[in-house]
Amino acid sequence: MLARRPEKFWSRWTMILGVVAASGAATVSWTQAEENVVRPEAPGSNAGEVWVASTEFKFVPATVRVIAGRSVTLVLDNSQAETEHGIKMPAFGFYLIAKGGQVTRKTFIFDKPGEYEFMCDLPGHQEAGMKGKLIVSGP
Ligand SMILES: [Cu+2]
Repeated sequence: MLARRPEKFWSRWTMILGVVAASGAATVSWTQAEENVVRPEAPGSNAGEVWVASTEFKFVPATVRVIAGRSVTLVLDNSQAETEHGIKMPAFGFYLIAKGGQVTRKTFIFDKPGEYEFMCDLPGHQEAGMKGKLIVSGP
């Protein structure tokens, strides 16, 4: 009789642990699903994304900071704009464009530390104020 008790003890614990593990896994997948829904509505919530809003005729923020050699997703939020706007970074050959009311994004690695200009290259937009500064800091 006594020899059987440890077996029962362990099989019960194995069952409890199994249930806890299963509910834990469900919690994790729920959290991930929730994050995926929330992320686009919350600018800056993901450390890997940098949001720049474009309007007629400026970028907010006008100064963008990234870390050299690290993958970053630049998001051009043109949702409040009437017309098409773009972000051009000649030093990196980077270009991203969004129609009025659209949000577009591009993942990129800026590999050279320094300060660079960016601008909207649509006719007259840069002159009207659509320009900014990209600061790439060392890794
Ligand atoms: Cu523009």
